[in-house]
Amino acid sequence: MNVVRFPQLAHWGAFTALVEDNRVIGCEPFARDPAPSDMLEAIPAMVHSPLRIARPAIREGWREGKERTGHDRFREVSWGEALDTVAGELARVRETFGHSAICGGSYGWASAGHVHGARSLLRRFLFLGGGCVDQVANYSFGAAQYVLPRVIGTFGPIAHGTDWPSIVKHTRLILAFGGLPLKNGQVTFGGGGTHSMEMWLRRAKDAGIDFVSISPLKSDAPDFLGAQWVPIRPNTDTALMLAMAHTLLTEERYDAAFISRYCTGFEPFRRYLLGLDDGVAKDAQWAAAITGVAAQTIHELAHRAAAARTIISCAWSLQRAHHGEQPYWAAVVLSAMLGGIGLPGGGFAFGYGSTNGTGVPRVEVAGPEMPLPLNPARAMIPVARIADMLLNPGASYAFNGRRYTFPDIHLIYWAGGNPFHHHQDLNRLRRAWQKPQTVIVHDSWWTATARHADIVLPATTFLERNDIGGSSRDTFILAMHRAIDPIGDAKNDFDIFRALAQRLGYERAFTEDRDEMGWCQWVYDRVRASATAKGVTLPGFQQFWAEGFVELPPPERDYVLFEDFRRDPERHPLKTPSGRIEIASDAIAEFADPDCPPHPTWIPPAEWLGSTAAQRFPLHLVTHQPASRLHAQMDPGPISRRRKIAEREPVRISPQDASARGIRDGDVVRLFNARGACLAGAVIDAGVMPGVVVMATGAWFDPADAAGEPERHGNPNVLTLDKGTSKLAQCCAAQTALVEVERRPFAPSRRRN
Ligand SMILES: Nc1nc2c(c(=O)[nH]1)N[C@H]1C(S)=C(S)[C@@H](COP(=O)(O)OP(=O)(O)OC[C@H]3O[C@@H](n4cnc5c(=O)[nH]c(N)nc54)[C@H](O)[C@@H]3O)O[C@H]1N2
Ligand SMILES: Nc1nc2c(c(=O)[nH]1)N[C@H]1C(S)=C(S)[C@@H](COP(=O)(O)OP(=O)(O)OC[C@H]3O[C@@H](n4cnc5c(=O)[nH]c(N)nc54)[C@H](O)[C@@H]3O)O[C@H]1N2
Ligand SMILES: [Mo]
Repeated sequence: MNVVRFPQLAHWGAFTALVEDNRVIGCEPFARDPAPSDMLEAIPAMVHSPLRIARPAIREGWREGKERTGHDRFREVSWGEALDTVAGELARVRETFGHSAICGGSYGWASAGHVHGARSLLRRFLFLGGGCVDQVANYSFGAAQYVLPRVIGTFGPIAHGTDWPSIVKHTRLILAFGGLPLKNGQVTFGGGGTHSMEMWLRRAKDAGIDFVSISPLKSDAPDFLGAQWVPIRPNTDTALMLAMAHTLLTEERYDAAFISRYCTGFEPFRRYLLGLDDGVAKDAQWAAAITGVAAQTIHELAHRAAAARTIISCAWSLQRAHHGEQPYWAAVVLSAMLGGIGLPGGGFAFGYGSTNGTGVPRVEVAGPEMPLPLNPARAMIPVARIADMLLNPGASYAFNGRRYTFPDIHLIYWAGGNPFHHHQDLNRLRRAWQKPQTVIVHDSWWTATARHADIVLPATTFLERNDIGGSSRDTFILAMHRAIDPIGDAKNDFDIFRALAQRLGYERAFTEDRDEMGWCQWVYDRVRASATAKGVTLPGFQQFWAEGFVELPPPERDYVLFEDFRRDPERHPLKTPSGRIEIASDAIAEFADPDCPPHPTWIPPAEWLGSTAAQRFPLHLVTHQPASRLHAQMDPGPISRRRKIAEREPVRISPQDASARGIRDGDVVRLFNARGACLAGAVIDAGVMPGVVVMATGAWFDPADAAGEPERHGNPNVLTLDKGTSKLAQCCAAQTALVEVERRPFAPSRRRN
């Protein structure tokens, strides 16, 4: 048999699909990629997995209003019946309850291609049909997205901070809160041609930069960095930063000239640091008791940062916690006191270890994107308030300085996301999920979300269609060639929505008379026009498609965040009310939210190692991103399964905490708190701070049949807290959860997915 080769792309890298007899038999990494992800190996098994949804299916008991258990039986139906049913439900719900009765935010990463971006297509389809309740912001950096604009006028630095070359040349010290874990560098949203996080970190190390990793987990800094590890209690970074600021202030080691020229609001912050109003000085001694970091270490960190060009780097994880706005605000203020903002290799940095591509030099050319019409229903929720919305229709809530009312949802439509992976407190979500009459899901696999739906439509994978991919953080635009025929009766999301729009009378508005290749060309031409405007010539579509990729040339000079502002703050003010960095914010003061005071403040989170709840549940659960998959995608694939222990997700625990509980390496354990329980496989790791347990997200949710029994597979979101970060951002607080762990003498076997 002949092996045929097709250029392809996933969020975890570009590759050539090797195809024999309509089967993907291998994935050869893109030749230009210096560090391909081993996740590529999981693709063939996943594409041809028995877990693929073969045909449209309708849940038994749906019409009768029976509870969604996640274990229900489904009846396969024809595409004609499925599409008629979906179109009928949409029309019925719109007519009876209005557009705001449909929740179509559909948060999730879907696949890398932009033409077939399932979430965008669903929103496009629903918006053109009258609108729906959308979801704004994201689980990734949602708190930052709302606090940073108040402080520095933009959340742009999340995606685009000072370039690595500037850092390599000028920085002397990187204080990395949450570390710089290489595992996260496998992923670029939209897919990239190169994985360069490791290369840049090695260059930084070779240039003599010192690294300090401030994190509960030692492995958050790769060994080659030789980083000093400063273990810190989860969710207490703000206290450490405040104490560093206190040291700088009281020892007069801070850049007073920078503060007076470029910032406002220092005085109330100064009073707070000194404890002039509350009687509590935020000094190193104070922070040591909160963070578990010795006062001496805190002084040293402040001294070292003041003595050399320093970057205060924060992982996105820091703000995925109750009061997650605070560490980011504190990091900006600490950087301001150090005076490095706007200088080459100085200031703050977000997410350099959170995703591949952050800090990669790239010309400012638009990334590939599909157009999204406006949502005529003008209804939305902050993304992570999904269960709150379903449980409290009509209730009022505050968000970003305004009041809103939760809509009354009768239909949920999800494509390209997995809320039974991504949301917190899944037992609560399961209760909330009973609210709508109808749940419609498109996916390629029988995920937990598909199993909790009423109408399930099988979507093709990216290997079964033509597309165009790439990221605004990567220098390649990549062609994705259809490599195999659709598996089973799967259809492209685009074609499903086209068929529905046709039934509902707006097919042309949806397609704009373009087919798949027409849209690929449209998306490419937009990138090309944007490049032309920046003086970069790209080849025409036919040449790009035939060659499989184009590469953007490197930018002429290093990008330094806020360089213009630093040079001339009057001509280049920030987009804040004062035009300066707002150490204190009047706007935030007006919101009068005790969970987000008007300047960076230490506020104990709902659960942490210093709270009374820690007496019952004495371990802080950190649920970070998985090294062996993308979220829940490919969890049943070979790479992810190889890392499981007795088919459960690993939980890492310190030797002290393990021996105190009689837990041995490889034991099946039960993690629990008042919200739920799950099983996991213990890994004893001296690189975990005592008092902390670490579990990756993304094990497929395998709920027990009986109430009170643990989830069987190790999905940590049965334990996490479903609470907004504050009334400002209302974002996800996944990193705020206390648990207890016990040895499980007898563990029920895993259900085969
Ligand atoms: N406890 C805890 N929870 C977390 C986090 C955490 O740190 N801790 N992190 C959060 C973060 S940052 C994120 S971004 C979320 C991620 O949450 P999600 O993005 O929801 O997770 P994925 O598993 O990527 O889900 C994408 C789904 O889309 C499907 N899919 C892929 N391609 C296609 C397609 O072409 N068509 C259709 N119809 N479907 C497709 C996949 O099969 C998969 O089921 O999780 C959040 N949840
Ligand atoms: N391989 C892989 N890479 C990914 C993803 C994936 O699914 N798989 N997902 C991508 C996505 S969607 C996102 S949003 C990014 C997320 O990027 P991040 O949010 O930066 O990633 P995490 O792995 O959740 O967290 C990084 C580290 O922060 C530490 N940490 C957690 N809480 C705290 C705290 O309170 N204080 C301190 N100091 N440290 C803490 C943890 O030890 C953790 O290992 O990752 C992306 N990269
Ligand atoms: Mo994310």
